[in-house]
Amino acid sequence: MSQVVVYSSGNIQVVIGDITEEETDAIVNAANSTLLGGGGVDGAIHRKAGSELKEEGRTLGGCLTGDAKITGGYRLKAKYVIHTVGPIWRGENAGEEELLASCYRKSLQLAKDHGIQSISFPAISTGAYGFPKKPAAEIAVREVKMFLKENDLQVRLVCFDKETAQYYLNILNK
Ligand code: AR6
Repeated sequence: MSQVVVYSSGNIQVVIGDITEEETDAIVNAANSTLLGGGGVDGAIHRKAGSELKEEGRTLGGCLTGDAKITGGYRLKAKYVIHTVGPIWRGENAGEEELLASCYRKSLQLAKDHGIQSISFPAISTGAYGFPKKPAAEIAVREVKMFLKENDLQVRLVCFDKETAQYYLNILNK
């Protein structure tokens, strides 16, 4: 699967493709709190990175929802993987929006702390964790734009499906 750029303006790009093919300095993993792998994007990243990623994951002591931790990228093209644990959607007003925003903020801050110049995000929490795609896209764009006001970083929002890409496009083209 090749990466198709469907939006590019300033430091933000929207891409349809497989995040494990990204050549940015870091890719973000929509992980679970064990940091030992799982399904979805997490499974794909672990498969492509190789077993060393799980080995490093074991040393990290897990990760809380809304937080992020960094590892090497091993056999991936990306040098780093930033693992963040999105909230499981339970319904509105259960605090998931703030936790999802925190995933983006913490991941971007970790990237900054490590001198990373380009980063690719999947649509965190919108698969197995069931966060509705439209509000998730709004939170992602809001947090990325806020961060880019004060920081210079190339951010790619990588979508596995066209529906997610369309939400990003609607928001970014407003
Ligand atoms: N590249 C880009 N995006 C992808 C890829 C890929 N290779 N594969 C899936 N997506 P999910 P979550 C999209 O379920 O909702 C795991 O088991 C997918 O279409 O990967 O945060 C973890 O271990 C969706 O839009 O992550 C956790 O237990 C988005 O990535 C749990 O799932 C996120 O879907 C985390 O659930």
